Amino acid sequence: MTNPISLCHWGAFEADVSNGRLISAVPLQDSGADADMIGALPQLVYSDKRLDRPHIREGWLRDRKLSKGSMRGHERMVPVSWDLALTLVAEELDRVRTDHGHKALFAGSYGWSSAGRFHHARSQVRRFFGAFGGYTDQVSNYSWGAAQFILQHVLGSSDAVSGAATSWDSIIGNTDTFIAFGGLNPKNWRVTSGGAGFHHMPAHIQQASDQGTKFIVVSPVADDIPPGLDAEWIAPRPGSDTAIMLGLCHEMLRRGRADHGFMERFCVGSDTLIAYLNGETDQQPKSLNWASDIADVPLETLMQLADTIEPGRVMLTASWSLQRAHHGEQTHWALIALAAMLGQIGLPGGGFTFGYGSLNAVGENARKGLMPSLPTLGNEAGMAIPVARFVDMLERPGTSIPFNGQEITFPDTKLIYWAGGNPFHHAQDLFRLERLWARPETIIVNEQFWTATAQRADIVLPATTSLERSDIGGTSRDPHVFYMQKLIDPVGQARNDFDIFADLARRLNFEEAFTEARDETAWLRHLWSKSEAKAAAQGLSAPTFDELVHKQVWQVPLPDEPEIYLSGFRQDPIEHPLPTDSGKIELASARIAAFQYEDFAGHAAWYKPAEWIGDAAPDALALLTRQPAKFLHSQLGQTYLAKDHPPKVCMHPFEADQRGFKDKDLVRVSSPRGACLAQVARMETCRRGIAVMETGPWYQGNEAGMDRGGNPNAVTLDIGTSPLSQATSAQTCLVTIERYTEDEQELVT
Ligand SMILES: Nc1nc2c(c(=O)[nH]1)N[C@H]1C(S)=C(S)[C@@H](COP(=O)(O)OP(=O)(O)OC[C@H]3O[C@@H](n4cnc5c(=O)[nH]c(N)nc54)[C@H](O)[C@@H]3O)O[C@H]1N2
Ligand SMILES: Nc1nc2c(c(=O)[nH]1)N[C@H]1C(S)=C(S)[C@@H](COP(=O)(O)OP(=O)(O)OC[C@H]3O[C@@H](n4cnc5c(=O)[nH]c(N)nc54)[C@H](O)[C@@H]3O)O[C@H]1N2
Ligand SMILES: [Mo]
Repeated sequence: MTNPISLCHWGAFEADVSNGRLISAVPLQDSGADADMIGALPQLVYSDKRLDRPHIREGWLRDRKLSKGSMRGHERMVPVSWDLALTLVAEELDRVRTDHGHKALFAGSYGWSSAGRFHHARSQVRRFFGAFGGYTDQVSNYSWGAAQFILQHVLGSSDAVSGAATSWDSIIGNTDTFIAFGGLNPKNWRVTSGGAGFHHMPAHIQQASDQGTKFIVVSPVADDIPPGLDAEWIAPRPGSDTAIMLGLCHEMLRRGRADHGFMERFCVGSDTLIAYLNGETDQQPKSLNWASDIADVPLETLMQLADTIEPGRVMLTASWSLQRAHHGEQTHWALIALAAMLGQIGLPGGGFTFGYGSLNAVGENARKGLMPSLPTLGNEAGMAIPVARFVDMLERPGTSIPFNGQEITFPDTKLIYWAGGNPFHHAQDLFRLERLWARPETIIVNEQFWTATAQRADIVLPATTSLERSDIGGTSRDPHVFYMQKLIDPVGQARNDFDIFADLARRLNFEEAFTEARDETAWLRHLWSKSEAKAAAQGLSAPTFDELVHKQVWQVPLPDEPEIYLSGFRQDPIEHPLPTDSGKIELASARIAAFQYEDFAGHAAWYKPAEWIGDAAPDALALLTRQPAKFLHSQLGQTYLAKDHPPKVCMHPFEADQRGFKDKDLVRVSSPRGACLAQVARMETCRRGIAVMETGPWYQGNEAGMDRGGNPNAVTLDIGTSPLSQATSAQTCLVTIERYTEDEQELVT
């Protein structure tokens, strides 16, 4: 008998299950999934950090809403029965909604949850609160929150960052020069939201290179070049990419290379942008010389870059990391402006696409829209805040912030419910979060593990992992749909999020609205029937649910043609206009200009970020906090893959020598927000003036403001990118790094 197949965000796998226990897992043959990450699954599932039963914080159990929120994380968690835990949760939800209204229930619950579309925890919790009558939700995401809003104004939708991409089979053989701002770091291709059957990005890139595409990687760190790829490396200061892009625009104009015909036909606002580029508005031409100063890259290097893009077919891409910074919107607007100047948008292998370097399967040829998803039930409370501003919400209830041309007034949060996310991983400035986390009366968390968030809850409910339930999984970027059969029984007393919420809904008298009288199997059949209908509309014959269960994987037939982003618009902009105000690409946006935001003109521009290495104290370093190579965020941090403790902080040997650091020296990475423990890794591939850490280590902040877990979000800055998107500015962060002394060790143990 063959082994069962299943799926996680880090790939498809074959499982060896014996006597009801997961023994091992290996990547699905030829899928290219990472064997270490897949191999860690048994350790993950049976981790000693696994939550085995419901727990309630001692003080909350005694004093309920009067208990001291500041004791979260400091008090004993008392194991209780499911019945008691759910009775108390139901009573508490009812009390808060009666006393304070639905907006006082914060259940946006941002987070990746697990693969599998029905049991997706964040969808379950939001559906539950939709059925309950409303809650405060979160909009957008940490991944590309700034891009989402700027692209809606410039291109009319956020498709360019959320799914649409010129596919690799259009690049291969067509693209002469591929410029990757933020690089093409292969670590990021280990992961896709929802999980994928292929990890073919390294092969695509190699094929493009073999067929003559020249790759140029613009990144402060050279390991953003895939190993073995013959690419050129340009190493700017973090936060300076917009200046380089605008400098190149200026240079294309100066050389008479700018495609005015394209801009005339397909764009509005080029005159406004050009006036800015020429310095007519601020007496500063945005020349390559100007860009060279900001980016700290020799003028000659930038001139050569301009020489390279002047002729031939050019594909421009920016990783999502670029816009996870103060004024992050500008990076994506400026890239579009440069692509418009080159005039190749909508042509094979030309124009721009965001995120080839950010996630597996960006640019994979696949049919979209077939994956099922759990329908949410709206939100009668009509309240949603920008995802990354939730700590501001806790800090300043009743005050307003500008957001994409509107004002959002923060509600007064009395209860937080989180399922499928780890705010003590994903938020910036974790010590601030910890202070404000004390404010709500009650915090409930469904989790699989004793994460930093679960440790700081009042009520923790143990959830199953995707191996302990059946589901349908996949991602629209990849041509596979998986039936994820239940492989093992729930560990400990864990229950499915769906069953937890169904039980709560029953206690609160709205079970029918939440479950629609379906159990797991009935839901899977129901959701799949919708996918079958969508497939039929595309002329495809999808397997029936029973066939899918039997086959385990459906390989969806590929589209006939490669995807070329905006090709329809290019062929006929009247017949296929963009959904912008003008129907064209908005190189200047009258709508944005009318918002009159400070440091946000109606066209792409470079602004100095709130913390800027260009004028920082000599001992400061710009901290980049990247996606972890072998974790998914904080997930897998409880396995052998978290072998470096404390986690590494990488820097150029020059910076290490300046501070007298050898490899593995224990250091304290500090900012005005706090500090975290790390060990030095000298890395030739870093440019000078930066430090690089991975996100993902489990936060263990103490009262001295030191995180012994080494989570870099202990030091990052928690401000919005701009009033437009209010997204995370995680990459805008200056730190100092000093040796960690024995005395301090005393202080923190
Ligand atoms: N400094 C800095 N910070 C960052 C970033 C950065 O670049 N720099 N990146 C940001 C980005 S892009 C993202 S997407 C976020 C990621 O932030 P998150 O998505 O919050 O991170 P995860 O660790 O994936 O958290 C998912 C949690 O859900 C739990 N979980 C998984 N499956 C289930 C389930 O079925 N049921 C329940 N109840 N729980 C489940 C997991 O155990 C885990 O604790 O981090 C952001 N934070
Ligand atoms: N293995 C693994 N893969 C992942 C994830 C994971 O947790 N683990 N998370 C997934 C998620 S949720 C997301 S949103 C994506 C995120 O995808 P990205 O945002 O693209 O990923 P990062 O690793 O944060 O950044 C990519 C590279 O950008 C470079 N960089 C950082 N700042 C700058 C800058 O200012 N300028 C330039 N030119 N380069 C810069 C860094 O060197 C970094 O290696 O990754 C996904 N892929
Ligand atoms: Mo993300």
